[in-house]
Amino acid sequence: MPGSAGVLRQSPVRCPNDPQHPHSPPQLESYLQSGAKPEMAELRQTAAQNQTATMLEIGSSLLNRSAEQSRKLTDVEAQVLNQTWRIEMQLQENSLSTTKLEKQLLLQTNEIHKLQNRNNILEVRVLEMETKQRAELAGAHSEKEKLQRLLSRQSGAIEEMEKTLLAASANTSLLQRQQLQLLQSVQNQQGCCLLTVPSAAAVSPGQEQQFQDCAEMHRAGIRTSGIYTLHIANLSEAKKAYCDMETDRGGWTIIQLRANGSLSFQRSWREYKQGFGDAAGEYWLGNEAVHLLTSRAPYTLRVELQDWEGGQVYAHYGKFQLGSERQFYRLSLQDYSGTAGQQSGLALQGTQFSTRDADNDNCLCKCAQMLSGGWWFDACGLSNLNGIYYPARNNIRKLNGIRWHHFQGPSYSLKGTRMMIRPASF
Ligand SMILES: [Ca+2]
Repeated sequence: MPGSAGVLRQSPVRCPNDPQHPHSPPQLESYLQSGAKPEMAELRQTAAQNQTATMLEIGSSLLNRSAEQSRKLTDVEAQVLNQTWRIEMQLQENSLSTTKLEKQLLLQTNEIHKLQNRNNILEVRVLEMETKQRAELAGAHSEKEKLQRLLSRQSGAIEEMEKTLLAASANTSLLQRQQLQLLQSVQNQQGCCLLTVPSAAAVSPGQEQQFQDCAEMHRAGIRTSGIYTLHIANLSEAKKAYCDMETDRGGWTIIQLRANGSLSFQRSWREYKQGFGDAAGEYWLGNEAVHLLTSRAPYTLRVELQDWEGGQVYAHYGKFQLGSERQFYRLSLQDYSGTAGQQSGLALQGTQFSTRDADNDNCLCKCAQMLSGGWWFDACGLSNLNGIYYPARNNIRKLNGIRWHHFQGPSYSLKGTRMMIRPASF
């Protein structure tokens, strides 16, 4: 400050206000006092002004500082607000997701409760069913026991009845023998009487009973298997045939037999129609005879097959019929059963008969010429029992041999065969 520095330099010269000055007189003092008053005031004013300015400067600097501080504070406040706002947003988001999770939790809890309820219901039902089943099982067990007791009682009764039956049949055979003896004695008596007294009741040799098939003979009491003469209605000549009176109650007329290969089955249509061979050995009874027999009543057919390893099987047909020659001896066949395969190995229903000179098969070829013999060839079918007879160890891979597909396959030639018929009513 230039003003205050000037005042301080002049003061050692004048020294007007120093009361302790030993050499100052009172006039000087008053003079000094009167003269110094305005200066003092001026000095005071200047000092005050200086102080005010200083104060003002300090104040303004303070104001500046406070303004700066308040700016900074505002910035900080803004930052804090911003952060607070962000935190609030996050909090809101969090609370939203929490709410969602809570809802989901609630839903899941509800579902769990529902499932538990269902489970409980199911458990109850299962328990009920188990108890019911146990009760039923117990009932069934008791019924089974009852039935077993009944069965054992009935089987006992059956055994007793069988014993009685056996005794009765023994009695019957005894009676039959006695009857035969009586008949013989009566015949003997008649024979001796004929010599003396001719009787109208006597049977002449030409009028002895005639039979159309072996079943009729069986019914008439003939029970011995063998060769018999048959008089088939509408057939011009009598036929000799072998009757099987033992197999499955007997009464069978044999219409085909292969046993040793002694007879050729390579024959014409006419030969197969009329029959060939000898009833004592291998033979074919004849299509016409079989047609006539099986057309007068329902017949059954039994086919017996024998392989080279000792195996024997049979095929049974509940219904068997041959059409006429005009129908080419068409085959009618139903109700297969037996051991010669799961299904019928004979030709299909309606198949016609073919020979080397009569091609009635369902093949563009001629099966009878290819496979030999006469048969109900289809195209050419699963069997041919009239094929070529091959001896043992030579019978494998023979397509023209004696074949039955469902027994030994398509190319195995069999050792023996029999075909026989009997009325279905037998
Ligand atoms: Ca053909």
